[in-house]
Amino acid sequence: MLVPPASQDAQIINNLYLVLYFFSAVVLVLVEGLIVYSVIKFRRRAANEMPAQVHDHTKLEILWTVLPMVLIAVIFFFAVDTLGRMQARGTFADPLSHVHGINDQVALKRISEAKKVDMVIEVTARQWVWQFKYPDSDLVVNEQLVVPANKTIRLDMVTADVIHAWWVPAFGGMIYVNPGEMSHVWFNVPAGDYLGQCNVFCGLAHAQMLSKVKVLPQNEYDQWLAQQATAMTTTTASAGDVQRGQQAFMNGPCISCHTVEGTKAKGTVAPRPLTHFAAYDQIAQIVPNTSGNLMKWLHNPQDVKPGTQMPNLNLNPQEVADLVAYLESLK
Ligand code: HEC
Ligand SMILES: [Cu+2]
Repeated sequence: MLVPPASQDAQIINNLYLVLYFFSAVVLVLVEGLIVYSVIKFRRRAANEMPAQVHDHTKLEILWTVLPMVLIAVIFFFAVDTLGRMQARGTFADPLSHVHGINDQVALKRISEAKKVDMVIEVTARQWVWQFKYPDSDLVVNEQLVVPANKTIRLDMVTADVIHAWWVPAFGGMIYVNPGEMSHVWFNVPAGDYLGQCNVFCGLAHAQMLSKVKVLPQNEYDQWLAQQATAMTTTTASAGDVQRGQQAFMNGPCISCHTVEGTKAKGTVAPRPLTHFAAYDQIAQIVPNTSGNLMKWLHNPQDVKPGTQMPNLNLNPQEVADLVAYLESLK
């Protein structure tokens, strides 16, 4: 209702909402109307006036029991009808929408046969970023999912830590991603930028855990993919650039966890701000603050400090070089 529906699921759910809004409006007008009417009609006109006392008005009691029942039954009918229609197009053919056991091969096979998909993306939810792994490559993208328009895309979603929930209102319903299970969602939408939000409280930076989807026309998508692939295979990075590093920092997931005073980076997940990072003696209180160690840290924090809360963000070597240059400029 508030967000124009982009997928067919969202359209069907939207129609159901319209029905609910209609009934709600009727009930609102009826109840409020009766209240206003009674307040005026039966107001006290003299100090010692006593209203007629009514007990056990059978007809009225039957009326206000049966009327809501009928209303709920009608709404129930529409809800079941909506579910049925979503099921018919394969959105939830149980157990397809919610498989128990990540490596349940039988269930996975059923899923792939149940719905013809053009592309399957493996999604890992973690505190506090969505990571998207593309098919037939090692490409992993953080935060923003980029997909081609008008193609049926399926997300196979698992979580690396706590419960998260995938929710992009323009695509329809919200799906939980529970530890130890794999959740699925399908969509087929026109080009555009869609915004959603992790929809279950998942810790400190939950509010910053957005679900961003960029849907591109096929040719632009192909271009984007090729760019990502070359960025990935560039093993020899050119010298780090402070400007580019700053851009990567401010436009990447870093700002959801880190603060650099005087910028839009206001994350409070990391224990101390990066405002004067270059002046710190150690990185993450564990290794000396040198360029080499910083490079290792950004490449994979877990290698430097197993169990640290900073995830591996799969940065490419150029991004790492640029970020090192930027971070070392924070004196
Ligand atoms: C999901 C939250 C999160 C994201 C996203 C994140 N970090 Fe971190 N980062 C942390 C946490 C938590 C620590 C502290 C780790 C520790 O001490 O074990 C940390 C530590 C660091 C440190 C060492 C700081 C210090 O106080 O010694 C640097 C540098 C750093 N991160 C850079 C980055 C950069 C650059 C990005 C983006 C590419 C980024 N981080 C993304 C959570 C995050
Ligand atoms: Cu979350």
